[in-house]
This record gives sequence, structure tokens and C-alpha cells, in this order.
Amino acid sequence: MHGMDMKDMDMNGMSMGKSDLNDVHYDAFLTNDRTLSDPLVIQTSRSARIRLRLINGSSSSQFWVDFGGLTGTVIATDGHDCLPIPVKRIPIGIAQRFDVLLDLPPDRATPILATLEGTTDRTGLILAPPGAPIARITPHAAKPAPAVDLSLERRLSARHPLTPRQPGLRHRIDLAGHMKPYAWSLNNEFWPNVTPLMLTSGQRVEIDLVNHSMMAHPMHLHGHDFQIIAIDGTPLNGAMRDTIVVPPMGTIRIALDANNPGRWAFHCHNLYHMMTGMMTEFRYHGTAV
Ligand SMILES: [Cu+2]
Repeated sequence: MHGMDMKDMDMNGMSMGKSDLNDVHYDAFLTNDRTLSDPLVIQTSRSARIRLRLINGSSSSQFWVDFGGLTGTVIATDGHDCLPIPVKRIPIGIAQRFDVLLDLPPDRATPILATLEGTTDRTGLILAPPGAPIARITPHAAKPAPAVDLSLERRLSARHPLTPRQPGLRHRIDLAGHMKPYAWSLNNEFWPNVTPLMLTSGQRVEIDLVNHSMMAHPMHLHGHDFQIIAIDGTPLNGAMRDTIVVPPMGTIRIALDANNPGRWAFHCHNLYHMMTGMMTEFRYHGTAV
């Protein structure tokens, strides 16, 4: 992501119950370092089946990814196998990953396009069998992409879910903040002045992530994987992940096994939010500080 300028930060947020999107303006979006004016073209074999790994490596941008009209099959979330489900397009939060199987047509190129939520700005690459004509693709979609949401998340199930058991620890983390002043917190604390969540090795931990703001927060835990077990109070035997988008005013319950002693960061992966303080620590009892 190039061309970011802090003076372009959009401070118009908190408008009439509408979600805030894209608090930083960028003048270009890249896929494997290229814009759509000169996209990466990957030569495939004819009628190839490919496994495409989508990685949202942006600092502050969330996208809807589509496959040029093809239906793909999601097979993994953040590197964890899930039960395969068909998808036409995928909402991808900052830092999330999806693995998708695609059966490519034999004679034409397939664009993989990511459109920035709330805008027509898009980026992408092209998969092309031998001899297929490569059409020019404009960097603007015909219509704006919606806000990234949990429509796909609700359909996902882990192939290897956590074994159900009673949690040894329940915890709640309140996500809050504003565009003006631009400051974001967890449980009303701002990194580095935080109270670590203390874990005991071997414990099952359940955490409610409760978003009190009008902005989505892609929450990321280091050193562990967690399962999505409820969305807005509705139980779910959901995906295994390390990053989950908590939508504006939404609540997500995650479960994890405390199986990796140490000190671990838990933070919003919108890096501008993190830099204002939206980060805390998960620390195991007995860990040297
Ligand atoms: Cu955030």
C-alpha cells in the first residue's frame, strides 16, 4: 500500500448510525505489488484446478474478492481446514486468509478482483490458460462493494473444531473508540497501559468480543487459534481462525485452548487503531516478565 498520507485521514466518522469505513485514503491498491494498470498475469494450464490463497496484507483496508463470475469453494480459513462451501465472493478482513479451490475455464482468462468495501476501488490479478486473450480491467468496479460483513462467517464450520468442554475462564473484551478524537481501546485501556488477561496452561478460554463502535475491528491473537462459537448471541460451530472481524455494534464469542505458554499480543489488525492503543496482552501464569 503506497501513497498514504496522514493528511488524507477521513475524520468525518460517527455519522448518523452509519458504519465508518476506510479511515485512511489510499490512491492505489496492490495485488502482489501490482495495480490493475499492469496486473500480474499468472499462466495456468488449460482447465486447471487451482488452490488460491487470499491474504489481506493491508494496513487498514477490507475487501470483497470475486472470481470473475466463477463459483469457488472455500476450504480453509486462516490456514485451518473448513468444511468446503461454494462462494461467489468473499469478504476478507485485514489480516485474514482464505484458501479457495477454483476450476478454471479452458479458454478464457479469469480475473481475481478485490474491491475495497464502501467504494468502487479495486485491485487484482489474472489467471490465464495458454493463448487466452487478456482484457484490460479498470481499477473501478461498476458499483461500490458493501461493508465487509459476517454473511460468509456464519456459513463456515471448522473441519477440526475444538472438542466441546466447559471453559475454565470466561472473559469479555469491550472494543471502543471514535474517529474524533482518533483513539481506540480494549476494555477502556490503551496500550501499553493495559491489564494482561492471565491464562492458565491447559485451560479452555471463552471470550466475548463486544464492539461498541461504528467501525469494524479485525481482532487478531498471536500464538493461538480460536474457534468462532457465537455471533451476536447465536451459537455456531464455526471456523478456526486467528483473526475475526467484529462488525460495528456486533458481538463475537471465541473459544481457545491455552496451549502455548508465554506472553501474546491480542490486537486490532487495523494498524492505525492498534497504534492508538487497541492492543492488549494474554499472559500465562508463571511467565517471566
Ligand atoms: Cu480496530
